[in-house]
Amino acid sequence: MSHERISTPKEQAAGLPAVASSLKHVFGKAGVARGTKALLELNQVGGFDCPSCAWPDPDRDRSHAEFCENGAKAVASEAMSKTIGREFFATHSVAELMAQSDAWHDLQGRLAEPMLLREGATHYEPVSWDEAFAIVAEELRALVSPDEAVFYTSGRASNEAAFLYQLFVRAYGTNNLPDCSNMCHESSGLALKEAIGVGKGTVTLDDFLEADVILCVGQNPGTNHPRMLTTLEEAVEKGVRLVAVNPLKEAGLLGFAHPQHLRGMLGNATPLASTYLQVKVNGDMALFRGVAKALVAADDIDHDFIRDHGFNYDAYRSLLEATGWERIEELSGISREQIEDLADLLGAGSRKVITCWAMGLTQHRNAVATIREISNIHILLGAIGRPGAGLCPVRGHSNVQGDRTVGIFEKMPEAFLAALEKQAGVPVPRKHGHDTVASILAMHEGSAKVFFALGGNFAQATPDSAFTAEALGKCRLTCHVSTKLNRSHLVHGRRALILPCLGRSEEDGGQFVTTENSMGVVQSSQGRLKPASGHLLSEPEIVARLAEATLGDIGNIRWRWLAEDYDRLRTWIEAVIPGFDRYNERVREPGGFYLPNAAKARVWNTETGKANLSAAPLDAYQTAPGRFLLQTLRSHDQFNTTVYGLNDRYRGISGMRDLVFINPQDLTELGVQPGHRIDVTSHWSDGERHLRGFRAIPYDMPRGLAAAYFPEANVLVPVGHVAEGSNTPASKSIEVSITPARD
Ligand SMILES: Nc1nc2c(c(=O)[nH]1)N[C@H]1C(S)=C(S)[C@@H](COP(=O)(O)OP(=O)(O)OC[C@H]3O[C@@H](n4cnc5c(=O)[nH]c(N)nc54)[C@H](O)[C@@H]3O)O[C@H]1N2
Ligand SMILES: Nc1nc2c(c(=O)[nH]1)N[C@H]1C(S)=C(S)[C@@H](COP(=O)(O)OP(=O)(O)OC[C@H]3O[C@@H](n4cnc5c(=O)[nH]c(N)nc54)[C@H](O)[C@@H]3O)O[C@H]1N2
Ligand SMILES: [Mo]
Repeated sequence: MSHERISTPKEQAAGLPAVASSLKHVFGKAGVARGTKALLELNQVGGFDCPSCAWPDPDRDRSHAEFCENGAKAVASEAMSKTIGREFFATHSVAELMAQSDAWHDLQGRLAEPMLLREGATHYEPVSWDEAFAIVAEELRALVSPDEAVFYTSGRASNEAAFLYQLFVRAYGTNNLPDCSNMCHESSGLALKEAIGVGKGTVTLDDFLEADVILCVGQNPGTNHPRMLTTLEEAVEKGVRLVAVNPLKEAGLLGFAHPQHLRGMLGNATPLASTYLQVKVNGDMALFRGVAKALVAADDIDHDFIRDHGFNYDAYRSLLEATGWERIEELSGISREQIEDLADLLGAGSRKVITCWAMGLTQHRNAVATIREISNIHILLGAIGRPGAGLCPVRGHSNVQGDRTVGIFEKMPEAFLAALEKQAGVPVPRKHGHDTVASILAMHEGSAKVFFALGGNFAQATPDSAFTAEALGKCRLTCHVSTKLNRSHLVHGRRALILPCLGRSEEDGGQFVTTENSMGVVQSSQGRLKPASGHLLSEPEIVARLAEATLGDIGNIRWRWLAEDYDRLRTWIEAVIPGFDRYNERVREPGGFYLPNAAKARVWNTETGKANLSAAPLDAYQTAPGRFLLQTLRSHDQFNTTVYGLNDRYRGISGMRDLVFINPQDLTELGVQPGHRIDVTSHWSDGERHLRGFRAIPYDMPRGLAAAYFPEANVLVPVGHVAEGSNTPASKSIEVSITPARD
């Protein structure tokens, strides 16, 4: 582990240190031969899809190294040659493992065989696959109602695994299909569906090179979508203006040294953002309302588009006129002059604008309204459905978008459910299921009793860690299909199971799976590494065998037959979901195929049949005087709850994660020296939550704000504090007070 150190934050991302860091992780964990093989297959046509983020690969001209430092770290973590099986679990009790850090868990190696924690036991013990499936089936069949079970999905599951899984869950009789998306881009999906009729983005990579302006809002691509920097660099070199909207100065938005180009390796960075607006946390709705106000005042809008496609313009215009600049400036923290400059930039010329965003917008109480405000701007500019313009929610997990497309959602629309029912020949429930937050509450109150997860780390990723642990602890059974050890295996129900599966990079009997990236491209992904252990099963096989044990073959469904050949699963997907015509054929073409996107063609599948402007009351989270608004974010050395190391290189942090970033003047006023310890208390209607003894780190950000790492800071997120409409935990606006640490 590296030494603890705080240094000046970087002003550019990547470069040679990124190359060095990738190689260290890959060769250190996977070994040179396995590591090299994995990297050469990564994101190549015919290779496997990077298990890290959902940023698309170029449609053409892929370089031999179409990966980034953090993709390499994700592969290194998955491709580890070290394994953990019965000896490991016999040596370490659950309590001992619980006391270890997330980083330590990741270093132990790949899960090697199915493990069972019996009621009252202190240690996991080996169990056969058949016995494991029999236990889950027995628990599921013992429930009074199928709605007493919850089936979570993390966004790494392939289309094939996810489709089969939701088929099983619905055939079993419930729509309780919460997923990581509930905590991620749910607010984007809902806002876009209401505004433009499709809950996905409307641009492709080519649009980035044709745009006039790209806005990057509430997103830290240098760390979380590093391959996006290649696209941004290319765009900026072509003259596209990049505008960053982020309370924190993030290195990846300032400059980029391409780690696979000589110039970049030598440290010659391309400056990226030409404008950097350090908005207040949760001030974006006000900022974009101001931009809209200025655009309308200057008449820099697309009247033809608004007339032909827009709905609700008059109401929105009246609202803009009625909103005072003072309030806009106060809530956003950005001056009228800067806002008018941005409006000039967007409204001038051909109005080819792309707006990208991620968690900085989706995890707030008014997230849906904020994203609607951004789509308002695009409707005013006519910047949807033409080259170089559009909306771009940048997805997180590599197949989170695909999982949703194939049915992982607690409230899939009727058309999907009816088609599924017809294909399967079994009744499918219509009652909406629990999302993530509702699942936690249901487990806590005892109305949900079995928790099953296809991937992910529910105990660590969810809000209110102590409350969620209690909720999981009340279950009769908690069961996880996983590749790596994580805390959710240790925060367990009366009985617990770990079912180890193949990773993306590994051989699966010569078969390939498919995924959908952030831009709606469906592609094949085929692992070629030897599986980490001979006892691993693929996710589709696990789901099929579990379904067979629980339900037996029913209706038209022959579980094992379906899962034996993924072409069969794809034929079913094609039969149920529009847009997958000739799926098996088209996905075998290099680069795959684009799913249709009606909004891109200016067809609005909304209730009004138009692109809807929203006219929501303007607000921003206001804390009580003296308190701070704390956001939880990712360091450079983690993938969500998987912690690869203790550095956050671009922010100048080495060797630590127990810290809170804060404005230097605020720190002085608190009477705390940089690096000294503080206690953080979050305040919510149901009481207080505490994080004690973290270090205060001065950082370039507006006053009144704080930032700490997810998942350590999840103890502070109240389970009831969610985005209106999407029910996403508001983990970027937590009201806290900060005091010097009590010893
Ligand atoms: N290496 C790596 N890659 C990842 C992940 C990972 O953990 N590691 N996670 C994946 C997943 S699942 C996701 S969803 C994405 C997440 O990608 P990001 O959304 O980039 O992730 P966060 O670290 O949560 O970053 C939030 C950013 O939003 C800013 N922000 C916070 N609040 C506000 C606000 O109110 N307004 C504005 N304008 N900005 C704000 C923060 O300062 C920060 O820069 O990344 C994906 N890719
Ligand atoms: N406070 C706070 N909380 C947050 C966020 C935040 O910004 N702040 N972000 C939220 C977001 S955006 C998201 S997406 C969620 C993430 O929530 P999750 O998706 O639940 O969490 P991950 O950390 O991505 O899950 C990692 C685990 O997945 C398993 N895994 C990895 N690869 C595979 C595979 O191929 N198959 C299977 N079966 N298992 C695999 C490994 O065992 C690993 O331990 O967290 C959310 N929580
Ligand atoms: Mo995410």
